[in-house]
Amino acid sequence: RLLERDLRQALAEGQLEVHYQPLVECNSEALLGFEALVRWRHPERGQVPPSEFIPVAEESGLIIQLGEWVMRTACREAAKWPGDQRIAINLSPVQFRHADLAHKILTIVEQTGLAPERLELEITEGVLIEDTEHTLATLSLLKSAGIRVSLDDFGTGYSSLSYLQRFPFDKIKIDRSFVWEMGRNADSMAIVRSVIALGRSLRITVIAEGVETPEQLALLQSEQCDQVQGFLLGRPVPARDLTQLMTDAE
Ligand code: G
Ligand code: G
Ligand code: MN
Ligand code: NA
Repeated sequence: RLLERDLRQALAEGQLEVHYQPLVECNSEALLGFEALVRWRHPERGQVPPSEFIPVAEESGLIIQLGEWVMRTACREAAKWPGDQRIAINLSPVQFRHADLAHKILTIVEQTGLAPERLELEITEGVLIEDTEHTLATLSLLKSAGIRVSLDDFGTGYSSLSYLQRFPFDKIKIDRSFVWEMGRNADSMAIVRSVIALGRSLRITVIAEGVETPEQLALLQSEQCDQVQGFLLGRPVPARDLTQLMTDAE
């Protein structure tokens, strides 16, 4: 497969880059941290979106190397930041199939000198469906080291509420499809409101993704959502633009 061969080369030749998107406190709009998002600038095709190459990486097994590279790059970067901002990193279900995921992450955290409390791992339901015993053991190990775990894309897929009971999540990320519809669709608004209430009663932080307009932000503030993320608060930017963002936030 063309893309697989290219992706292998991209990893070897340093064509991948990590961009960082702000995570912001909803009411104060204070900067809390960043989500790491991988980007690929292909020498001939230009920017290839992650929605195209992450599935290829997962099918080919390259996600193991790619995931480790993102983890190391983002932890190293975050360890240099002047404050104690969080760094959120996405994990693929395929990474969980490998027995030594927790050990690898703990090693990278130790080697980069990042305080484990600053690391948030974003996982999707796919991880929870596959092998719950192994997943639970992995997450417990990471959590006992102080690392935090978020449930990404919440509300899409099966979203079994039993996951919230069985797995030790620190944060729920409301999928951007609900935020997008919020102002125009009463059902989406009701869902967002319910997830915020659910998070509050379970003492799990709730972040709304995909906030693009001041109206959406105002609605989320009036519902007392904990955190927000989206183009309104900041687009994903390369590491070299972060210093400015963090200086502006002071
Ligand atoms: O901007 P955005 O197009 O980056 O991301 C599209 C999808 O790719 C999202 O679902 C996001 O979670 C995923 N993604 C982005 N970076 C990474 C990464 O480093 N690892 C994994 N597994 N997924 C990522
Ligand atoms: O699945 P995950 O939540 O990790 O995906 C993050 C994806 O969402 C990235 O592709 C990122 O670029 C994208 N994203 C972040 N903020 C916004 C936004 O405000 N609007 C839209 N449409 N996409 C966003
Ligand atoms: Mn994510
Ligand atoms: Na998401």
